[in-house]
Formats: sequence, C-alpha cells, structure tokens
Amino acid sequence: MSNIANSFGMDEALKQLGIKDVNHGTSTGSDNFGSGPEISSYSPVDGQLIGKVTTTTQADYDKVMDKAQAAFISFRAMPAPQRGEIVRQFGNKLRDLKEPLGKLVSYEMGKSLQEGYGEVQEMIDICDFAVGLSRQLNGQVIPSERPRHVMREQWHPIGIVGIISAFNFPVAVWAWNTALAWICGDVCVWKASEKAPLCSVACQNIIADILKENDLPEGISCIINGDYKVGEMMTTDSRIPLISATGSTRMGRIVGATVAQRFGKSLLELGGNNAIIITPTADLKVVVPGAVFGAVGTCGQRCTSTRRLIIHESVYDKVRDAIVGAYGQLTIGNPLDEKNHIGPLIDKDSVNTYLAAIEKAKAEGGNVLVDGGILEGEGYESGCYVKPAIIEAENHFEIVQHETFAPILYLMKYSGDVENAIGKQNGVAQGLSSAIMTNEMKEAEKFLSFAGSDCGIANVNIGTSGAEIGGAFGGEKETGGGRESGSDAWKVYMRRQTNTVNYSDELPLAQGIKFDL
Ligand code: UN1
Repeated sequence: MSNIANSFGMDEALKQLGIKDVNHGTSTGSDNFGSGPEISSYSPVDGQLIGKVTTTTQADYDKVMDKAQAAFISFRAMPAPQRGEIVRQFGNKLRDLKEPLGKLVSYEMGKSLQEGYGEVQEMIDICDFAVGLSRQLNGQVIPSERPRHVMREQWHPIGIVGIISAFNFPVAVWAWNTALAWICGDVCVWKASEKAPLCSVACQNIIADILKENDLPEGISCIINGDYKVGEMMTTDSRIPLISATGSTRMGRIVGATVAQRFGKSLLELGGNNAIIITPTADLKVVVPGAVFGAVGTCGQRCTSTRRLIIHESVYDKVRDAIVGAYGQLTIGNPLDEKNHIGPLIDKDSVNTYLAAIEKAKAEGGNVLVDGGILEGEGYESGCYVKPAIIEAENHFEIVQHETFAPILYLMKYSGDVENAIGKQNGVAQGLSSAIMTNEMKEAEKFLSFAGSDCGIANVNIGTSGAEIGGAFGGEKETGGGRESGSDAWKVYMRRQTNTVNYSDELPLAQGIKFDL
C-alpha cells in the first residue's frame, strides 16, 4: 500500500470491507469460485496495485448458475415484505460501512471522496426505496366485459438477473438493480467492470454476511469476474431472462442484439451526450456550479456528465467568461484529499482517448478556451491526471457528436427562440440527460413538452448529472431506452401475468363470439 493510500486509511478500509491478502490476490467474495487468471486492480490515484481477483471460467460460471437457480426457487417463495427486510439490513450495513466503501470507490475508481460517499449514499437510498416498495408490488384489477368474470394483473419474480456494470459507478448501479431485483424475488449475477473489481468484492462481502446471518442461500447474490467473454456467458445464456447492462453504446449494441436473439429482456443504460441550454434569463449563480460540476465531476466520466453548453448569443460572452473563470478555481489531485475537486481519469487508455478528442476538436475547427493536457510531477505519478478543457465548437463536429468519457466541455451559441437551442440539444444520437437554465416559464415548459427535450431526463435550473434515485433513470435513442432505479422501474424485474377468472355457471366468450355445442 502506497504512502498516499496509507495516510488516508486505505489499509483499514480494506480490512473493514473484508478484502484480504492485498497485493497477493483476493477471493471473489465469500465463495472463492474463480479459477481463471488473475486481474490486477491498479489505483489511478497513485498507480499502485491494490489487489487482485481471480476470473471466472466457463466451469466456474456453470457452478455459479447452479447456485443461483437453486436460490431462486426458495427466494421467490419468501413473502416480498420479508425480502424487503433483507434489503433493509443490507442498507443498514451500508450505513455502517459508508466510510470505508466510499474510500475504496474513490481509491479504485478515482472519483472525489465526496462523490465516493455520495455513491454509497445512492445505494442506501435505493435500499430504503426498495424496502417500501416491497409492500407495493401491486397489480391491477381490470373490469371484465363478461358477467361474473374478473380480470387482474399479477407481478411474479422473473428469475436470474444478470448485471453488467461500468467502472464509473462501481457500486451504486449494481445496487439500483439488486435492491429492486431482490424485493421482486429475483436473484442476481453480477459482472463488474474489470477496471474496478475490488468494489464488487467489497459489495459481495457485505451482502454475503447478511445472507448468512439470515440463513439464506448465497446464490441470491453472485459475482463473476473477467472481460467481455465472461459477459458473453451471460448474454447468450437463456437461464438469464433479464440482462441489465450499463456502459458504452458500442457494448450495448452487442448485448442488446445477443439477448434479443434468445428473446431475453435487456435493460440498457448507455452513452449520453448531455447539454445544458443557457437562455437570456438564466441566473449565473445557478448556471456556473451546475455546468462546472456537470462537466468536471467524476472527471467527466458520468454518463450524465455535461458535454455541451448551448448558450444564447445575447449572454454568450458573460456566461463563457464566468465558466472559464470558474475553471481557474478548480483543484486537481488526489481525490481522497477533500480539498481537490477532481481526481484522475480511470487509466492511461482513457487519457489517450481524451487527448485524441481534444486534437480532433481542434482539427475540426474548435477554438480552445481552456487547454487540456496531462499533469506531471509530484502527486501526478500515475499519469492519469488531466486538465479539464473547454472548447468552442459546432454541434455538427464529429467529435461533438461522440461521447468522450473525459472532462471536455464544448461551448456553442444559439440565436433567436429556445426552439433553436432545443434543436441543437436533440441533434445528437444519444438521449440521456438534458437541462435548461431559464426564469421564463414558457421556455421551461416548451423544453419539457413533447416538442422539447428528447432525453429520458430533462431538468430545469439544475445540471444534467446527479439524479436522485426516486425517478426512473435512463434515456432514449442510443442511450438504450432502459429505466433503472425509481418510479415504476421495478416492473422490468418481474413478469406480468394477466388472469381472467370466471365465477359464473356459463362460458360466455369475449368479443361476443357464439360457440354453441
Ligand atoms: C452513471 O453515470 O452511469 O445522475 C450514473 C447521476 C448519478 C448516476 C450516474 N446519480 O449523475
């Protein structure tokens, strides 16, 4: 463990999370089922090895699936509110372990400690939400057209839910899925990103303890490790009726097509290209923190990160200067140190993608307002720390149309009515998050109307990122169409059954059909 990590108590945090044998390999949870080659997890914070996990072979995978299938048979029979009680205990354990888990998220993934804690808070919040929901998995009673008949709708557990998650939210996105899936009576198999495997081991250890304390089968929560080949074991497996996948549009296209081939369901939460429209009446006090946090939070690696600012020409100079000024205040460095706003990118590949995007934007005619680049010297030894960049660009530039998972913010002007800005905002292939800054009621309502933003998330006077768990989360177009977390997103984790019951002594047919014998 490096000095940096030690001075922020990482050793102790890993101990509290049950991650053993640091630097010598670790287990894949309570049950050491991985027998494939090891993956090393290096921290982007200081470049040091944190630990290793073993990967899952086909034979290991089949063992996991046997356990999950057996666990489902008993778990689905447990009353939903009792399943809610398990999730309640899980949420309480997360409250106890918020500090070490938040630290691990920050150290393994590189987001600021505040955001690491925030991510664990999202897990706690979704647990609370799921506990309440465990008493509300209500179906409907529907009037039948036939006398003495009743129609109703029931929701049944669907089976094994396969979860594929990305490095950028290495614990919360899993929890959005599992907390709901569990109260619905499903069991989960999770393939975390190979860039943040220890976060998944930590989560698995927490839930494994809860399952043990309650004498429940550990197959209710399983993790598997490895690259896309391990993901393929799940996507091609008809024992898994639902695959929930978060990641790039490229990955989602493959996952969606593979799962559809076998008529499975997929819940896809893919790339975003999120914009904030800044109108003439926008309040700078709201605009600046909203846009800056949106663009540089998590070092620009949220699917909800703000990538574009579409600014009315009448306020363009003022807004541009305020944003550029705010960038001058940003501190970049060790994310465990709370005085820093921004930590590193996840790895050097990501740094190269970021550098290439800046070059591309310049080549396409972009005008650099705040230049990017790699930071070097003391504290930046991992090579993953970069400067957030601001570039004036046009919406139609190929690079602007593309999601680059890095802190690059494109500024562009609009003139005339808000419709012109909405046209630009919608003029990309992705449809996750969007926002408008305005004090004009009519502009706000136009933006939220059917003719307004085409995104799954549309906000007024807040930024594009930082959604609460209570709303359904996800987006349209190349974002994949899935919805996770709040509202009625739980329904995708269940199968719907329509029942018609005849309590008369006749057999009238629907649609008035006569069939006399
Ligand atoms: C993601 O980046 O995949 O709305 C999830 C947000 C967070 C979740 C982001 N609550 O920014």
